Amino acid sequence: MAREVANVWWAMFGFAVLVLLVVSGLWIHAMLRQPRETGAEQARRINRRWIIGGGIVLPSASIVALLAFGIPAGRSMLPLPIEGEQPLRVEVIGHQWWWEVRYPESGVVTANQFILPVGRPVDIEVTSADVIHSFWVPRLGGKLDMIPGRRNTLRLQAAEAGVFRGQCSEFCGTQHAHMVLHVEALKQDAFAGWIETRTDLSHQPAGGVAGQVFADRCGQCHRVAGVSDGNRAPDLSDLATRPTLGAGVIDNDAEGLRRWLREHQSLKHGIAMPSHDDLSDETLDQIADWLETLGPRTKQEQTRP
Ligand SMILES: [Cu+2]
Repeated sequence: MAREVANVWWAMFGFAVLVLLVVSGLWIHAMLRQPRETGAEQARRINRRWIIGGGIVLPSASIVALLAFGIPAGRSMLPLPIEGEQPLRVEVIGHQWWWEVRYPESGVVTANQFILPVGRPVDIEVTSADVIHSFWVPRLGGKLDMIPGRRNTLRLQAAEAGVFRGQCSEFCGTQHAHMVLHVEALKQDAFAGWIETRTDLSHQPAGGVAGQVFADRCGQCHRVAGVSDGNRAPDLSDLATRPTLGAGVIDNDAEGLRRWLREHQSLKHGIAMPSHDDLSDETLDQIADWLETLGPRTKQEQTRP
């Protein structure tokens, strides 16, 4: 779909260059040529020729040519019925300032990362939990507004495996720029594995004070499969496998995670997660240690009865 959008762009660009050259040529010609006397009748004829040619024929032809390119490109992004393998359905919900991603067929939920299979169309139902956002993965297709109370559907299909960047493209508040979506297209079997290891996940709560603090505070907003049920903040059930924290603000590694837990309000000012200044370093480190274990099940765990 992105390729077709690019084709339309190049066609428009080529046509605009052509128009520029023709107009410039006419302009230079008009500057250089010797003025000629024309009679009243002849002047009227010339005027009529310009109005019909330049005012009716040329714009009509240009618009028809543009539509011939534009309509098929627009259609390819519509979720029209197709034959054969049906599109994968994914729900993406915009929040200030992060992405909730749901796979309703398997019940898998993740955040700030959108994994899709290569070569299969994906119907992305977008909506918003607060203000208007816009879903855009430029390498894969056009953008679509995410509007509270409405569901819009965008069809995308990745032609090859790879990592792409998605970005909110409708200004949604101070941290709009920090609303990056990690998009990854996996080969079909790798994608099936990705889904499988996240289906019916269940974690153990953290021990000691960390577990208590998580249950009393973090778990009120964050869900962790088997541990807490919060639904206002990103689901953390597969947190350990996400490339970044805070929707692209900082790398999700040992250092990044510990910094995020302490400095999230300065790294991404205004986010809903309250400051952790009243928690001891020891408690925060224990929580970080536990968060690092929140990943998909290993193959071993899956085969366990
Ligand atoms: Cu935004």
